[in-house]
Amino acid sequence: MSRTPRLTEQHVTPESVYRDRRRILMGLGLGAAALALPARAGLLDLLSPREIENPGKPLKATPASPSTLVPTPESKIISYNNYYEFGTDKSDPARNASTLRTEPWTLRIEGEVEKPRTIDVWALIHRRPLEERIYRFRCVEAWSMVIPWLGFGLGDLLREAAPTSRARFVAFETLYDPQQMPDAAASGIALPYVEGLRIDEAMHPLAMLAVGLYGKTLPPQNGAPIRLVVPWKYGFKSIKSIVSIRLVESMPPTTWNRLAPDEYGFYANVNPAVDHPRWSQGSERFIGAGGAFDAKRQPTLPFNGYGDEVASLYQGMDLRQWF
Ligand SMILES: Nc1nc2c(c(=O)[nH]1)N[C@H]1C(S)=C(S)[C@@H](COP(=O)(O)O)O[C@H]1N2
Ligand SMILES: [Mo]
Repeated sequence: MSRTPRLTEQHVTPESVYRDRRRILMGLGLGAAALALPARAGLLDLLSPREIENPGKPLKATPASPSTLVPTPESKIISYNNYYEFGTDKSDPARNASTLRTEPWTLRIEGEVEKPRTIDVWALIHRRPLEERIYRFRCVEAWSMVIPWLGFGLGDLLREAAPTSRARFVAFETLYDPQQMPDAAASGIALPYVEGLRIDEAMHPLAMLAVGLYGKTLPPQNGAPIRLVVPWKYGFKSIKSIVSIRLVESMPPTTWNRLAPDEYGFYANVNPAVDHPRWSQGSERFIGAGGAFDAKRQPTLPFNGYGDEVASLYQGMDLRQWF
């Protein structure tokens, strides 16, 4: 189904949740009376078990250091997704993204670098030491998860390409192939999906390229075979299924900013003090083990809890202006 793009990212309670509930309840013959009942997390979770598994291959990685963060169950991370190339409902990517051909996969590192590279991503995944990193993940739609990613520092890979002194920003691009993404045109966003970071953000040790989660390769709906993860920024910065990383002189266009510049900034740092034009960013719905419709809200932290590490990147910047 197609909603206007202006509405999609702002639906704090996505329409798909309502429609899934309706389908489930109707299917059980509970009908209109049941629909009038308030959502009860436990009951609805029972009616809608989403025990899907990641069929990916196991990956070896240095385990994360002990963390107080409790990861979201794997079945939720891989069934509740935003990947508009495969549909705009949260449940669409898990259903549709299996048409993505992730092998072989080539990633170009190009632009303002002394050593441009064309990388065989599977060779990279199997040869490069991987680390597990347990990060908070916060979507601008005001839901959040905790995800145990596998991957490596983005900056480490960029440095190997030897950026020139003119490289001030990094532009990322997702694959766009209408044959593998038959519903993509209906998403209403201009494709390929593009994102960007300032060079110092890209070089920050927390910024990573993820190639797996929960010990296995990424499923296609989460951006296989390689995607960006920038934990202090809203989720739309974390571009999936990357085919090009280009170092550039000036700020590159980014998908959601191009669509609605007054709603989505280039920086998109998680900031509870700066509301989205129609939605508060002060709190979030944490998707944990509590149920698919868990309504437990928690306060949103500045820089998504990574302020000690990254706030200095923005010293002297007015974060209301540069939202
Ligand atoms: N190519 C591409 N990358 C994308 C998106 C998308 O639609 N297409 N959605 C973004 C948004 S809005 C979010 S919240 C995250 C979701 O990542 P997840 O599905 O792995 O949780 O991916 C981001 N990366
Ligand atoms: Mo998002």
